[in-house]
Amino acid sequence: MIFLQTKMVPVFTNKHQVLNYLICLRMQGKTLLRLVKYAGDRWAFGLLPIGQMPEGYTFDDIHLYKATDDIQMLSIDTPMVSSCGLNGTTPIKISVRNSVNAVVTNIPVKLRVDGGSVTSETISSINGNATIQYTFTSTANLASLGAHTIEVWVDYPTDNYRHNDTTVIHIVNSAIISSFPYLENFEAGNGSWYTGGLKTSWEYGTPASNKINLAASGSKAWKTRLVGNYNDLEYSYLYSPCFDISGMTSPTLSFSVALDLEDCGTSLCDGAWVEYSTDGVTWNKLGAFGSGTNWYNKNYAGDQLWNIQNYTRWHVATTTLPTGLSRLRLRFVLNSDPAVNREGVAVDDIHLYDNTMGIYDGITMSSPVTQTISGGSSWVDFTSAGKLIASIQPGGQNMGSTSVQTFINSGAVRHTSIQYYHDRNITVITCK
Ligand SMILES: [Ca+2]
Ligand SMILES: [Ca+2]
Ligand SMILES: [Ca+2]
Repeated sequence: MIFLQTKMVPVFTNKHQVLNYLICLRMQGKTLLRLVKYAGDRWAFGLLPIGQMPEGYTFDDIHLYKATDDIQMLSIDTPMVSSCGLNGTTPIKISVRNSVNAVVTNIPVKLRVDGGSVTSETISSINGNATIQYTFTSTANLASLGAHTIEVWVDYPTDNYRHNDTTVIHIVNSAIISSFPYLENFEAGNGSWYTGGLKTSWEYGTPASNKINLAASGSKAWKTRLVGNYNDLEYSYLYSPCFDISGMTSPTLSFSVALDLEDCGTSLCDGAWVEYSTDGVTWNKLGAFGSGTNWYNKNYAGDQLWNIQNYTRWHVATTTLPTGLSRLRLRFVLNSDPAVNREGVAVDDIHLYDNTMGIYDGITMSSPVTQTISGGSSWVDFTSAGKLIASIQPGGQNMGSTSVQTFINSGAVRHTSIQYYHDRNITVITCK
């Protein structure tokens, strides 16, 4: 652990002569704030996190002293940690602070991307006790998809406090998917989905827990710990790539999900939900209690989410997406309390599509819908009264005259000793 005392800032003084100070800490490249309270001969430490707290912390070797010409590299403001569509000439914007009273001039700033060569530039001046944003004239090559590391630092010669000179961020550059429908079954790989957050247990592979022990399709999916349970005090994310859905009129998200989250009844214990973002910074909850299909089952005073135990048979959840978004990113969120963990959340078969027609929800069709599919790789829609029955992607095959028909079971649930059968059945008959 590195402890950095950069500056003491009186926050308030009350009638009880209790003084509060902010001490700035940096740990693992993140900025944290500890509120330090001094009352007579006692010091107290509280937590005031900015961003995500690393696990555990220790106080040691606390120094209080006067800094000379102290310049601070406060942050890398862009690109965002969760980025998409970055190219080979991405600007790097930083915030730099001069924490002494006098103007400081000719401040060297350095940039290194993915451990490569160091770029050095100069900020002409920063006023006393002022923070400025600076964009490097040089740009960064972040075009390759996946993880990148960006390091920036100030290097002012007479700065006698160097522990606050450097900031490092680890970002992920994701593709922007603009070909739809998007159907990711995770069989060929993790789909460039990735995990983050606190104490994350999300893993890609074959679920092999007691109850959730299969994927919805094939053998691969994402689950909160493939073998076993999620963590206590977990606040984790499973991030999607980015999607340009600006051309859709009725963008819709469907996926297969299995759920097993501690349910404490009237009080919320563990929950899961979906969020979306247009910039990788601000995240909004997707969908709402009472909307969509198999969407959130609980509403805790406005906190709408999934909170259900043993709902581990795979089922399809569907909700509408906002329209007009060219940089949509989704993330599944799992949040757990301090005790009792279960198998959690598994997701598979992520599907984004333009639900322009609506899905056929009528009775059994008296006759099939027939059309000829001669090949190609475009999706061919089969509709009845304007509603979508099925779409077929022929994958280059000449399927000839193809008939599609829906049969609806309105009787009792049908099952054998090992399998249930859907009430909606669709037959596809081809002549080739
Ligand atoms: Ca410094
Ligand atoms: Ca799968
Ligand atoms: Ca719990």
